[in-house]
Amino acid sequence: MVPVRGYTGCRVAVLGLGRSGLSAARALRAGGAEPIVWDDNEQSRIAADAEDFKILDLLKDSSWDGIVSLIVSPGIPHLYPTPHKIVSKAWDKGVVVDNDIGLFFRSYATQDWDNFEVMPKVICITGSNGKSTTTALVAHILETTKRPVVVAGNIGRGVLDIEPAIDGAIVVLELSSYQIELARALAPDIAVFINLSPDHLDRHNGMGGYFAAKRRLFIDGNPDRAIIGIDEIEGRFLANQLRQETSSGDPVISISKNKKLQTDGWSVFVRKGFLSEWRKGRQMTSIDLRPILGLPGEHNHQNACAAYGVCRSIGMAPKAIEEALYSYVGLPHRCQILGKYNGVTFVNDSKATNADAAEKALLTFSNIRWIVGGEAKGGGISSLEPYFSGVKKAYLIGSSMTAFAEQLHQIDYIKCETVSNAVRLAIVDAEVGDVILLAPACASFDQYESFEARGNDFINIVEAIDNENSNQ
Ligand code: UMA
Ligand code: ADP
Repeated sequence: MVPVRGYTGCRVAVLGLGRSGLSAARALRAGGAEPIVWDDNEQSRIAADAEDFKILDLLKDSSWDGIVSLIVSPGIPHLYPTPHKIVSKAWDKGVVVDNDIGLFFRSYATQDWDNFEVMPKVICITGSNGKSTTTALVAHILETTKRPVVVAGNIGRGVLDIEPAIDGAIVVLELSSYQIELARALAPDIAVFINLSPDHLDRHNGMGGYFAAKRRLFIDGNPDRAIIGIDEIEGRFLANQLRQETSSGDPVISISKNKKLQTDGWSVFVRKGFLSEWRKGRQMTSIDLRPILGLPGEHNHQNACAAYGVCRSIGMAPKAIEEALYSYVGLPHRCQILGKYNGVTFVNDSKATNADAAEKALLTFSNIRWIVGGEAKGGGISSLEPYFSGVKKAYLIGSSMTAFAEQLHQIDYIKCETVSNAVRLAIVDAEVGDVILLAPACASFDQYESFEARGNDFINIVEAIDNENSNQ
């Protein structure tokens, strides 16, 4: 763990005792602070009590004696749609509000670094979609350099849970808009903005607030190198804001999944499946991404550009990056090809929790039998209409069934309620060459604990049916 610096002997309140909250409480204690913890859920308080943390109801004024800071978990609203009452209480009391990311950046670098031969580096990756894939891909490529690589953040591991830096360490952090918005300290060496599309709009009061949250990583974080996806206007705006007047001092690598970027600066883009790097008006490299099974589709080519840009910024040679790209196998639940049974391909894209991610799956495959639905996000699936031509039939699941049926217009559909019914009905309908695709365009919480649980359910159902068939 990374002990939190700067709070020795101080009381620090921690709100939310999930992965980030508990790790923050432990790291605060390890750094000599006295954490005062609270969670609205009793089970979480019981778990914290088992670790001997002092639990106080922070809604009571008497609990705030001597507290200098409030550390808030990312899933707890700190501004919109309405701030959690305890956050509002901290404002009233003049107590600063921060999060585990802020604590990490004030604590990670220590005087021990003076003795290192190679300075540790922190790489931060954000964007609406592709964060986990890009984070895992960067780590996969950098591991081939033999430098110690560690991954944390929104990908599932609290940032303060990692070990203190060793000589040459590289930390790859996936950061969400919630995490960036609240952090009091941000100091990435390299930062990536993959893309932007509507998500979490309730928490940011719309697109402007959502972009402003992500933009902090670059404007306040001031990285030495920024890798910016410029396929949307927000990325173009940001890249321009970070740009210097001379290309020699330019800290930006622009990336695009489908546009030629042959500028005087530094760019990485994909055209017709080939990744190109251009620097100062000259092409440096060209890599054929099409055979890489772990990176199907244009969206994954965008992730490959981002990861390539990061690894070039670290000083890796193009050839070494190319070799590592070829051995990447992909993360589960992201356009994960499970296999072909009786000529029908099954794809698990349970992580497609918004329309933009589902759009990418619809673009990547054809002859699709589309399992879609769940807890709908604003806008539903109406924006996906231009991509319906590849869909043979929709199999509707979850609480969005009725609403989505109305948004499908000309597409044939059937209401299935559950993933299990949907898979079975899709198999009955399927012909050789079809793809049965779970890409819900929705959160999973109406029927599952998480997108992982939904994806695992899909995998288990497909495997069970395959076993039934092979035993017949
Ligand atoms: N809680 C309260 N009061 C509330 C709401 C929640 O006390 O009003 C408590 C809950 O009872 C629970 C705790 O807060 O005990 C949960 O906090 P949390 O939701 O912030 O979850 P953590 O377990 O701390 O996980 C968080 C990230 N979760 C969210 O941002 C929602 C994890 O990202 C991240 O991996 C982890 O920190 C470590 O950094 C997950 C996620 O869903 C994967 N992220 C969103 C996404 O990717 O779309 C942003
Ligand atoms: P995140 O961590 O940002 O949610 P993931 O890599 O976990 O991103 O992928 C989430 C979903 O988005 C999956 O359905 C995946 O297929 C899709 N996806 C991955 N990369 C991109 C991208 N660059 N643009 C759009 N969708 C993407």
